[in-house]
Amino acid sequence: MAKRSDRGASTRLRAAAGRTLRRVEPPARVVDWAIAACVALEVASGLYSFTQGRPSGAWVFWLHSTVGLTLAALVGFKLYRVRRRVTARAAWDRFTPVSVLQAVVTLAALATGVFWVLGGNVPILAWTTLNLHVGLGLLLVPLVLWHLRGRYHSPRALDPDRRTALKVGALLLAGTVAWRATETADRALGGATRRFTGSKPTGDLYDTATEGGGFPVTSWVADDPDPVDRDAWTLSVRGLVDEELALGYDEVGADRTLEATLDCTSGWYTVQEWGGVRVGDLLDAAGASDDARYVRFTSVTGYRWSLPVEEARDALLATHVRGSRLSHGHGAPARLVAPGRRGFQWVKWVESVEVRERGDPMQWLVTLVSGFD
Ligand SMILES: Nc1nc2c(c(=O)[nH]1)N[C@H]1C(S)=C(S)[C@@H](COP(=O)(O)O)O[C@H]1N2
Ligand SMILES: [Mo]
Repeated sequence: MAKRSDRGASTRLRAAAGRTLRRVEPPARVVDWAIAACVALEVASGLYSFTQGRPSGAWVFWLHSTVGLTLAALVGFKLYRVRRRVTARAAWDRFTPVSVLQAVVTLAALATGVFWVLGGNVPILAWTTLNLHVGLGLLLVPLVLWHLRGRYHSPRALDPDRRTALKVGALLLAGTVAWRATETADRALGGATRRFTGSKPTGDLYDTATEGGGFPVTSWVADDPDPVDRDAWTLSVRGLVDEELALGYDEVGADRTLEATLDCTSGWYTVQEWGGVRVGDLLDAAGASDDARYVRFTSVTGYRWSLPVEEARDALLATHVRGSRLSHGHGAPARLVAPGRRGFQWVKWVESVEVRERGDPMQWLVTLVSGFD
């Protein structure tokens, strides 16, 4: 007797859940296209966020979190809808394995993102969980494209009505609320030290006591030169200048200090006091032309980055950190300290400062491949 009424209750519960689902779930095609749009937006905002190091860019991180959580709900609807097509082997076609892989990668990308925001990190070799999150997100691009190849439905058939628009709007709102909730939960879990970029203090991620200088040495991909001999090194200041300079280490000077935050896209940051020469002083010494628009900093390895000239003037070419000479790993003899820029733009082992009229789009490629022979 008791058993039967239990079963009745669970059936009623399931029916109620089904009704609720139908009330909030947008039509299937809309869910599918919303997933594609969210993934595209996540990849774009995720990549764009790598260029943001100032609070004025915080919006892109909020957008990324909100859309990510909305995507989680959409993927939930989708997986619930197609569950039978996956569990019944007979329903499989040649696109199904990739679809399953896509679902796994999507869930893993979402899970690592949320896990990171809630203070988690399980390093795998040199990779933080944030690196893993980025890798999974990028892996989604070919998977989604392949999926669209096999399961494409014209978006013209969407024909969204008011009800559908409301449902999608409600999902976005739910994503925003969920994002605020993760922020609050993170603070409650003691993670309030996370920057708006998602980066955490180095001490939370690394055993900094074992690292020289108190923060990790990281190079982007394969950039790993031999130590640069301070006595043989010269800094070249050239390009649109009255007089090219070739400065020895002792001529570069270290009359300035600057407190600045090094914030790596791997998800850590450190605030340090850097010592060196103001780039503006170098440009004045060489006599930078009025046509100058950009200043390009190039490493002995070829790795390089350019800054608009006004910003470059206030940057530091650092020879010291916390009163000591830079170690090799941190870019000795001199490295760029560009406040408000992300770590990968802080060129290490700088050997030339070039005043230029143009920016340098190739720098994006160069930073990725630098160090590969
Ligand atoms: N030449 C060169 N400069 C570089 C890199 C590199 O790979 N090569 N890595 C960048 C990255 S990704 C970061 S986060 C910072 C790390 O500086 P650190 O090793 O002193 O912590 O240096 C930047 N400067
Ligand atoms: Mo970095």
